[in-house]
Amino acid sequence: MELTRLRELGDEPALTLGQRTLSYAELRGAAGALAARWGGATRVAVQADSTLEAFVAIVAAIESGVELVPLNPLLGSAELAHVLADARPQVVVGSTPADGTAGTQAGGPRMLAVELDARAGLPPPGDPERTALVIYTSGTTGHPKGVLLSARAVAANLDALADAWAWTAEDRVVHGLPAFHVHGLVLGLLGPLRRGGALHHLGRFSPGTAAAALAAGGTVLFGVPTMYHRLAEAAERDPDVAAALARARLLVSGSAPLPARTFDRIRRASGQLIAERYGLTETLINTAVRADGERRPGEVGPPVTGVTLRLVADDGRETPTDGHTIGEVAVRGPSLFSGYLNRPDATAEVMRDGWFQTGDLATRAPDGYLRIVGRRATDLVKTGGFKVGAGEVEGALLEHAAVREAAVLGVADEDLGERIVAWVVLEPGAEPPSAAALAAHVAALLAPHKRPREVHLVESLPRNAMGKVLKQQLRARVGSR
Ligand code: MCA
Ligand code: AMP
Repeated sequence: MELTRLRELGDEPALTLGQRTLSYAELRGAAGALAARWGGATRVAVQADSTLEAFVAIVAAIESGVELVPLNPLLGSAELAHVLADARPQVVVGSTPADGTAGTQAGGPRMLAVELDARAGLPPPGDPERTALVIYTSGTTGHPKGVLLSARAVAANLDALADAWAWTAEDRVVHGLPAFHVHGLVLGLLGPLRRGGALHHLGRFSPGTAAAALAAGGTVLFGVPTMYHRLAEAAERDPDVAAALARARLLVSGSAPLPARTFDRIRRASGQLIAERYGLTETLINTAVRADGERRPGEVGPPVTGVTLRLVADDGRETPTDGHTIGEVAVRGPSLFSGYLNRPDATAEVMRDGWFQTGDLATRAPDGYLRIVGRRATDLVKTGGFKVGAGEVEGALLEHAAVREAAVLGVADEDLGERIVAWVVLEPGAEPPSAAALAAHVAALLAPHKRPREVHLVESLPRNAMGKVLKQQLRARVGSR
């Protein structure tokens, strides 16, 4: 994808994780050696755990022009089976077989492992218009859909963000985000490499590892609001954490709404004002507070260069930019996806005359700053920055032998933003499973972050005359925390 500086730089540090750093030359060599083993594959899945091996595999795929399907390494059996059947990668890169059988099934993908110390030249970069990424994202119902993103879309968005954040080769980005979503993959990994700067990945996020990486020379921190909430708590207790935050050039939050309280706590503890940005897998990043821009809690900044936004009221008309009229955000620009894999019907539903309908509700101030105030679909949950469809969790719960009916909601949660709460009606006579057992059941089928954090066993679900579950009545039964 023209990680422009990847082909030019030598001994400069590219990726650090734990005790090990790969220079640009080492990264290029290891990626080139892996790419030489694709054997004609055009679509490659990578078990995107937070390791240098996985990062090398991602770079190899991006730079050699194959389509990359990043996989959550903890994907459960049902979701993994869906993704492999839908995307049909010819190769899966990972340390263990993605589904235990993938490597042995006739016609199944070949398994490859990364050798960090191998060296070979990179193949020429592919056509910028080609699909570079297939990233799976949840909807309200059904299985996750593969979002097709071109190399051009990714490059355009990274350059727009470089402009917004004055992001250069001098920057050392710090984060502990997973590499199977846009935030950790596009912004967090491809971003530093396109600039020619460095990434210090935490392996696993904690306030302590983040503070240590900033203290060791990190300049920019990327995180989801849950991480900033945990950093605020740590910074209030520990002056070293506060001092590490204070010395960063830029703290950026995205993937979910940053509570004003977290913004204020970080400001009080460290003097830093977090810069928010807003995006979706299908559009990449749409708005960002600029490095030299005003930072107002709850506001995600103006559109980035090249992106045009419209806020549309229920009557289809554009809303005034008055800071209080609410409309649904529609997006046009160079970073839009090219559709959902195998789902032209779903693509048609979200595109209208070249505009992508985000489903997010926002106001727009006269200076162009957006404030995201909600979303149309109540059956979508954002928990810890991960998008989860209530329908997929309900479906997984219904596969448990003891479960007769299930309803799932996202409930306000101070740490996760929203936490997944399930109400379950058991089969008559069934031995009641524990909440932990039901959570483990969902984690094993889908992914751990989709598990309910709270389960209520009930006699019946409130329904309207049509039989539809009245989720607002369920919501009224739980307090936020
Ligand atoms: C826990 N675990 C389990 C179970 N419970 N495994 C199996 N069965 C269970 N019952 C495992 C987890 O997999 C994990 O494994 C570990 O235990 C801890 O999990 P958990 O308790 O869920 O972690 P958490 O503390 O709730 O995580 C908080 C987090 C995380 C670190 C903030 O939510 C996170 O990484 N969020 C980032 C989301 C993100 O990147 N979103 C970007 C989407 P292990 O030990 O292996 O970790 S892109 C996007 O939204 C757009 C484009 C944008 O704007 O960015
Ligand atoms: P995903 O599909 O995982 O890419 O999630 C995209 C969704 O995350 C958007 O539609 C928003 O609802 C939400 N989101 C991302 N960034 C922000 C932000 N800064 N503030 C509020 N919501 C956000």
